[in-house]
Amino acid sequence: MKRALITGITGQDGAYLSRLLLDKGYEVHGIVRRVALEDPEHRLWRIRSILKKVILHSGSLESYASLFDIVEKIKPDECYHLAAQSFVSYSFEDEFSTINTNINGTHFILSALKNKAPKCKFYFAASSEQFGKVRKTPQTEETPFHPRSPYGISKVAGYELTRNYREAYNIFACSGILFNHESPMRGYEFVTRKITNGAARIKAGLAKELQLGNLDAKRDWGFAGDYTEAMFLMLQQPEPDDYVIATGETHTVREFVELAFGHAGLDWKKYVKQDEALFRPAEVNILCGDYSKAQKKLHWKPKVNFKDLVRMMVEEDLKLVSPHS
Ligand code: NAP
Ligand code: F7E
Repeated sequence: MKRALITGITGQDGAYLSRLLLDKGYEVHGIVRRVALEDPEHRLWRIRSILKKVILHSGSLESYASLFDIVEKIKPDECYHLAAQSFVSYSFEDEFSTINTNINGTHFILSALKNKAPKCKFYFAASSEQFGKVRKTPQTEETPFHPRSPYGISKVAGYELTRNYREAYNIFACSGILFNHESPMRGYEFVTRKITNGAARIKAGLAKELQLGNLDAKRDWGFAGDYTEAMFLMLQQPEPDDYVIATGETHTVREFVELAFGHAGLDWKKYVKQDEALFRPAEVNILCGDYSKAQKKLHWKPKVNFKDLVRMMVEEDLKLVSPHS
């Protein structure tokens, strides 16, 4: 039985990936923060239904010793490094913790693998935020990086560390440069979930309006369930490599709002207010990915389109706020 280790198993992608790996017959280990084990009801909600099937270990991205001990004990065949401070807005408020946690966490886990499980295949959760102020559209694996946030900077460093461990130490290390991906398990701070949850709450009479920032930003939004399949496929290839995972379509935040409120039977213009405080000090104006390398080499393509993604999220949020849920 193959053994996988997932950092960030409590997050959106960890929840989808752990289910995928269990379905494929893997023994799935996850790293969670100590507090999560003490408060599983609130902190492990995304993996509640599979808690008996996964093996959890307490550890933190800040502690090399904790990661080293877990890697030494498990000696995984595959390691999916998903844990990170992943909220771009927050990275402007606390640059230091985002940069320290994200860069050191990736470095620690790579070093622990090099020392204790050098045959383990490694996946790094790289990001389209690395492209930042884009030099060309659509973005490919060859597009130069120009990150616009401490988060983006931390991901460029993680991507370079991953490449260097591949080249210098012969580790099977891959980066998936994933564009925004969403689902009903998305965190409430990200714009898509904020919008679908906001529309559902307004529809149910629980809120009167929704405050948003920049409605003109354009993103390439896909479905998290499709994107975690791509992570798995990268580690099944004969050679390690880096891949862009995207849909190839871009939409404004305004388009997302219009569709989501429309699905809830609401006219968004009556409820959405713009708040200057929610604009970012440096914005990524447009992202649109070219996934042709992944299509050619991994035989991967997205299955859920933009409209179906928005509908799926709105429907789930309407159910969650309904009095019978
Ligand atoms: P997420 O929902 O925010 O999950 C982040 C995970 O990291 C959570 O399990 C969190 O644990 C864990 N974590 C954060 N800080 C930690 C620390 N100091 N020690 C241990 N664990 C820590 O993120 P996601 O959307 O699933 O994304 C997964 C990865 O892909 C992230 O690295 C993200 O940056 C990257 N990414 C995401 C997207 C996207 O659109 N979703 C696109 C490109 C790249 P707690 O539950 O305890 O907080
Ligand atoms: O913002 C605009 C905001 O926070 C999207 C992370 O998973 O994807 C995600 O990063 C856009 C931005 O995602 C609000 O200015 C307007 O232009 O949902 P977001 P993100 O910053 O693109 C990348 C690929 C990752 O790697 C990250 O980990 O929406 N926007 N009004 C808003 N954004 C938020 N959060 N809240 C608003 O009220």
